[in-house]
Amino acid sequence: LLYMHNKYTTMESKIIFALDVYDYNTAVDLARTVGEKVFAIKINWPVILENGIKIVRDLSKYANIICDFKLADIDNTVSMITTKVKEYGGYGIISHSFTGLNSLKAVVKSAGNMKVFSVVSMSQESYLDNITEELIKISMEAGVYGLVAPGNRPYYLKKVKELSEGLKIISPGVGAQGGDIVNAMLLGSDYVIIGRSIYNSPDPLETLEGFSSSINNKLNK
Ligand code: FNU
Repeated sequence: LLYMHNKYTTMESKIIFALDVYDYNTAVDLARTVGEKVFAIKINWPVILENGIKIVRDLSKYANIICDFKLADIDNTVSMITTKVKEYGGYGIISHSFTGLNSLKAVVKSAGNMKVFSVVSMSQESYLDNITEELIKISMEAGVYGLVAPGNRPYYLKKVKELSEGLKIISPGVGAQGGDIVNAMLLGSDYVIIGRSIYNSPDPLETLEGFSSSINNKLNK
């Protein structure tokens, strides 16, 4: 039973690892090391600019890959980008929502089975703070799977949780940006996104397991 429980919690990891490195071998090594222990690996422009979109397929061997491209363009362009991510085996894609319903719907349509997450509030102050409610409405109407909301700004995380009826919330801002993992989960994050605190640590796997057990200890009691 204990074994099954542990296995279950591993499969049900609440952590998305933000793999923001340039070097191919470093990226693959980190993915291989932590891949089985995370819900997904999120990649961003640093890894793509150095290695190209093909790395999505390579990293997919180790985990679900979410492409954090923060799409913000006209419908045709965001469709083209989303289609490419799907072609290379992406699990999910992150889009902005301030570009409006038309663009976000285009992302959702092109994504097919891929999960679309839209940014409605950032982990640092931004103009989005003035329009977060509207962005949640646009996102829900477009049919996204989940929202990006900050794990280090409780006021905005709570607001997004309250207004977003059933959408998954993924939250950056934990660790290097000051947010606490347990607080974020208690306020409504379904998954927390953690980058630097893990990949800059001398032992990324141990650090990751530390984050996981702090969730399990505080939340499963
Ligand atoms: P770490 N990220 C963020 N804030 O930090 N996608 C946002 O509001 C947002 C994001 C990303 O700080 C950021 O680009 F919408 O090293 C990075 O990839 O733990 C990750 O989340 C945070 O990384």
